[in-house]
Amino acid sequence: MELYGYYRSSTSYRLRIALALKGLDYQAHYVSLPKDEQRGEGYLAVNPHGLVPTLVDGGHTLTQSLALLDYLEETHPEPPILPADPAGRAHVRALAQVIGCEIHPLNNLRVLKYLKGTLGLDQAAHDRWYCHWVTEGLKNYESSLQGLEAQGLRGGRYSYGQAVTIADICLVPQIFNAYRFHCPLDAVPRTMAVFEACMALPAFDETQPKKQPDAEA
Ligand SMILES: N[C@@H](CCC(=O)N[C@@H](CS)C(=O)NCC(=O)O)C(=O)O
Repeated sequence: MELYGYYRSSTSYRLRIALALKGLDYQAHYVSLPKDEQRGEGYLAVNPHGLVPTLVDGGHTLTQSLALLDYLEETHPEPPILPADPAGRAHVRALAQVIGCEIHPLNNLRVLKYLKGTLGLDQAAHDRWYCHWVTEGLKNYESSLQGLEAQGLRGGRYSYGQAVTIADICLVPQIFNAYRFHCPLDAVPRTMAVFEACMALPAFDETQPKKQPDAEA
């Protein structure tokens, strides 16, 4: 397998975690977002959307991190990153989508560049936008965890059940982004406890941004 990504890209980090959990080796290709390499001719030939990550496997060039997590689960089911039952899978996918569909797209690099470059927001307004959507989204994540707890469905250290799932895989990189922009996290104690539990696992720790070969010094 080949993974095109960037150390600070939270969607790339999702893939690094899943590959590590499943013990899968891959060849890494580094696409520097600050250097705009995602829009260079070379990378656009791989992924015409100009976004990371891209996974190449078995002659297929695959995109969209949530679809890629499902792909890895279907092609390498052990250890699972989704619960066995349909309701459990729906709960976990819903949590993952709070991050992947409700927070990340609003704070993606191209959106932030548009806010500053085209609409002329200053750094303070940019940071307010960023933290607003992180805080709103994570509060929803927190209330979902609370709801699962009330139904007896959390059962462990992680977001759902007793094992790590794609919900945790999406959550942890988003918390790294929140730290980077100094967003307040005190309103989401359950969520932060899940983050700490995940970071105790090598698959999350060793794949974190600063430990990647393309991390800037
Ligand atoms: N929905 C896509 C989003 C991918 C995405 O937006 N990746 C970001 C990095 S986290 C990116 O490549 N941004 C480049 C840009 O905005 O120019 C996914 O989950 O894979």
